[in-house]
Amino acid sequence: MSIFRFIHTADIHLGSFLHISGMEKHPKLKELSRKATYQAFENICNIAVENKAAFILISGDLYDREARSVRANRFFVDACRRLEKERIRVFVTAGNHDPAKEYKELFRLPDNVYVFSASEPELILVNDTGGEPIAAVSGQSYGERWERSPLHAHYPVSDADVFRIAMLHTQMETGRSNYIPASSADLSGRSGFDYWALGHIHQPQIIKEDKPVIAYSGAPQGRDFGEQGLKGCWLVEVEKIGGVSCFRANMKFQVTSPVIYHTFFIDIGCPELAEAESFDQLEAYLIEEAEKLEEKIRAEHSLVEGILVRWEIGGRGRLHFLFSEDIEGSQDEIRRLLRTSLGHRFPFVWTDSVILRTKDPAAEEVLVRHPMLKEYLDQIIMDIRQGEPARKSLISQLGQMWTQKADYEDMDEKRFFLDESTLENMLDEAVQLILNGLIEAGGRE
Ligand SMILES: [Mn+2]
Repeated sequence: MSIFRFIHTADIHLGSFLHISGMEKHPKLKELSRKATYQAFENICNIAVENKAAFILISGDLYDREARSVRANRFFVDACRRLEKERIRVFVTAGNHDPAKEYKELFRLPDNVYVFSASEPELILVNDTGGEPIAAVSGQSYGERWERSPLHAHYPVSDADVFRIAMLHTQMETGRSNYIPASSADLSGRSGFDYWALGHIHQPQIIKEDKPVIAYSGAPQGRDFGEQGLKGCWLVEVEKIGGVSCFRANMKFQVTSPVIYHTFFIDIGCPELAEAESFDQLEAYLIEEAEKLEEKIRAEHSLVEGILVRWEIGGRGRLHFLFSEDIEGSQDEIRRLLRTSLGHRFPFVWTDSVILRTKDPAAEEVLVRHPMLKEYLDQIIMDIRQGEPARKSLISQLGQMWTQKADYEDMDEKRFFLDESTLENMLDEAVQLILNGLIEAGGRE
């Protein structure tokens, strides 16, 4: 028997803008960059109203520190007033981007909104419209930008026979974490809870499916290429399936993001491109790929207004010789072509960037002809890929600009994190440079 529904969201970062390259000259893109986080929150509210949700949980980072604004405050209050009329409650915990110390609403919040205290854990009992208790929500806000203590360890648990929810803004790291140290075992070990509504990680994820559910909703709108794909919130339907404290949570992911980020990986060696040798042929193929995605999104997700696209073009093939003389110029030209031909559709497909990583097909032949060289290169690559000492020495020689560890939200933009894909790309390019050098030196055979 279904008892009620609720929505789990987090990391709305209301008021922050999207990064869209080239938007300066395009009012439509500029507007979308400014309105996307607002639109995503409005979509959440619409989903709550349509599904007669009892409440919405916002597990931290409702606002964005840098983008804190009167407009964002006003927007939130107005949206909550509308929810109040529909008898939908809103529970908010402050996260690291909107800690209680800096959290100040400029307008009076309507009575259906509850913001959890930062000074102590609290428990709120929720009744249905008939006055019967249906759920208990426990939570605590971040007081400061960092929260290093396991707040959840002290969350009160309701003793009523209701669905028990805990809200937590955490990176789910054990040991020393700036964002509430916790593990899935810690959370499961806190008996009594049915659902852990997590925030902080922007990718939706179900860590544990049942008894208790542990889930991240992810951000309702991605803000850069690190946050790709469809973004949304969880619509959770709670069922009573037996005696005391026996509930089931049926979770449905609802897409809310008006904009999605998408990377296409294109291989110039694929059958459709293997014989191609002009920009026109490449362009026609890329447009076809973009159209396929556009059609799929339009058919399945009517809320999506735009798709921001990055093209990573790699592989070996004849097209390589078209680009190799002037890689940057080629990237710019392909981007320009695609922006012109794809920018006017709905949902529109906007090319953010084109990255060319194609390879000379002859390079592979050099390796075939010189097995010793191949073995030697493979060995070096293997050492770097797998060997801690090789990596350490790389970092000690070149590491001024590398951070050792990616702190999820507080990345230093002047540094870059040496992650697996960056390292793979670097190794790949290094091998190509060596092979190209050999080809140049030896002449083409
Ligand atoms: Mn956060």
